[in-house]
Amino acid sequence: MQSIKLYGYCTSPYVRKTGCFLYYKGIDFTHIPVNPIDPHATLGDAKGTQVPVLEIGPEWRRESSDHARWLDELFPEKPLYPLKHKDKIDEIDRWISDTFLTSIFRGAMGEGDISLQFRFRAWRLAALLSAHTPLPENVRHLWPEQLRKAPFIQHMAKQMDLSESQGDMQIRIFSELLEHLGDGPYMGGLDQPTMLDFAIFPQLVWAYMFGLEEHLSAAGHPIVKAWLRRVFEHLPDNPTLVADNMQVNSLAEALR
Ligand SMILES: N[C@@H](CCC(=O)N[C@@H](CS)C(=O)NCC(=O)O)C(=O)O
Repeated sequence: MQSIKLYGYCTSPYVRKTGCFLYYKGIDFTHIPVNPIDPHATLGDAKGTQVPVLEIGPEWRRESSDHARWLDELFPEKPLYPLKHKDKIDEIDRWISDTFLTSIFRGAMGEGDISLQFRFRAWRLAALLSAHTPLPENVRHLWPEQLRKAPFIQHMAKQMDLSESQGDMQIRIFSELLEHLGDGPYMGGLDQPTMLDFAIFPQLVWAYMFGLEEHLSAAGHPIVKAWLRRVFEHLPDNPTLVADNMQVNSLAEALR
């Protein structure tokens, strides 16, 4: 058996997504946390700085959606990208990559004063990162500012319509999510879980599990709650890659 390593920050939605692909397939892997203030120290010089990086034996690849297809090539059981649903998956995957996942960074975008809400969130993110790769106190203190300056977030901001308020954007994206879920049971109205479900699921639950959100807000909608329950059946109790000892809320209880 080749060694399988997933490099990345536990706070990255893309890393959580690839992590869930691996968990769903039941593949034994090692999560290698990357230090965000010195990514090369872990990734070396060849791999660049973008995570997730999935390494299987001697080969490594970036791009979380490509990881699903690569894993299917090597481990065909429990396909993440079943070819009979290719068109539907490609369509929704584009929405997930271009809209849903980028919207997670909306709070870190913009100019002017940093809101207290975003500051608390960023400090908690720094604490979660520090559980794996301890960050110096001054770095943690300035994490809200650091996130705002991160080039990949600034790049995303350029593709986004920042004239839409964050609240309006969240409402719009939630209703698009419901449309994509359709009649279920899985994303796209599909009869089996795919990469789409595992790209979205960890993003909806992790903030609650790790103390960034007081309530599991997504579960407030009965259709989404039923879908969360269905997807959770295919994953371990903590499918997020964040250190277990940082968990403050039980997902199983919230989904009861
Ligand atoms: N399209 C990529 C996006 C990955 C991405 O944006 N990763 C961020 C972390 S959330 C990153 O590594 N940023 C630092 C960098 O690009 O140097 C994927 O799906 O894997």
